[in-house]
Amino acid sequence: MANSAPASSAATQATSVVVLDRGNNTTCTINLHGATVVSWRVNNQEQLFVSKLASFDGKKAIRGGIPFVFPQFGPWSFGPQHGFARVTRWSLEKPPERMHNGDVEAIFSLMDNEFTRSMWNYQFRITYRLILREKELHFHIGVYNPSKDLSFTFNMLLHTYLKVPDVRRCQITGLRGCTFIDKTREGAIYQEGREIVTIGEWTDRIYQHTPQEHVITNVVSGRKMRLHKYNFPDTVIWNPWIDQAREMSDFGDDEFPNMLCVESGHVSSPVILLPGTSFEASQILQIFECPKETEGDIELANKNKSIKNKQVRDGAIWKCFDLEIQ
Ligand code: TA6
Repeated sequence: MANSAPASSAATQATSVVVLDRGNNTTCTINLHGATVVSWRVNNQEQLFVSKLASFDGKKAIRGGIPFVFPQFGPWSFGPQHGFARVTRWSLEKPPERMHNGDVEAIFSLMDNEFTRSMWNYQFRITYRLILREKELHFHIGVYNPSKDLSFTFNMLLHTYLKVPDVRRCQITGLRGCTFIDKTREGAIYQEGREIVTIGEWTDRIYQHTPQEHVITNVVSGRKMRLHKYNFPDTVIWNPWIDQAREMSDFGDDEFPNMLCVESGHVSSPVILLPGTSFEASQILQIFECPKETEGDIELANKNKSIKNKQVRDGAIWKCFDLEIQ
């Protein structure tokens, strides 16, 4: 059972990056290794988190950006956690092309090959169309089953790592009333009672049958991010916090405050794809300005500023945080 793709040469790695450039310092960069979106800059501001310890060896999944999870979400007895798509080299089906309205689109594809069939013996074809707009990034996915007689089932998820100034200031809407599988509590199932979900500890939840839209506040430079999804019934929320961060070799111990994963997925139940049929799903990430900061925001910002100063002064990030969280 092959757990990671055959290593790619340095030359191949060099040609692994595709850039969509809309001008005005608005770009989207995709690494063909996993068709992982590794950067989305809007007016020169990076919207996605990529760990400073992320591996770009063309074998391991890239720790950050938007890894593409398929055909399995989570641990897998036939192959690597979260499937093979994020550790396989994709093809550039259609190079970046500027559209008449100034948007830029490119299409990536993945088909079954010896490596994928060694774990999952099905024919398949995925097309992944990305469109870079002024303040939006669109994802259109098609999964096709070319077989004449074999159906297959799969999970799929866009493992989006949002870059945030301070995850404890982020608020997520659209989860109230949804049941969730809590992976920090042995997979126990609960119902979300909060209108606004905040993160103040290790969080790893699969929210089921969530609405099509979430708004995440206090992303880069205090803006809001709207996530709109279609045919992705689930939303996974993840932050490793202190202890889990230390367990990951490709993630800095001090990086957890600056990332928040909000992941559109079809994971709590599999998609069943009959022979000769296809499945479509899409996601739109859109950033938009916040109205003028409220008094409350300013007060909290000042409080955090004093914590930051203390951090610098003590140079002991963990002690600071522990103090704060209690
Ligand atoms: O999507 C959340 C999650 O499934 C967490 O359980 C955590 O394991 C995270 O993905 C990262 O997984 P990875 O295989 O990339 O280390």
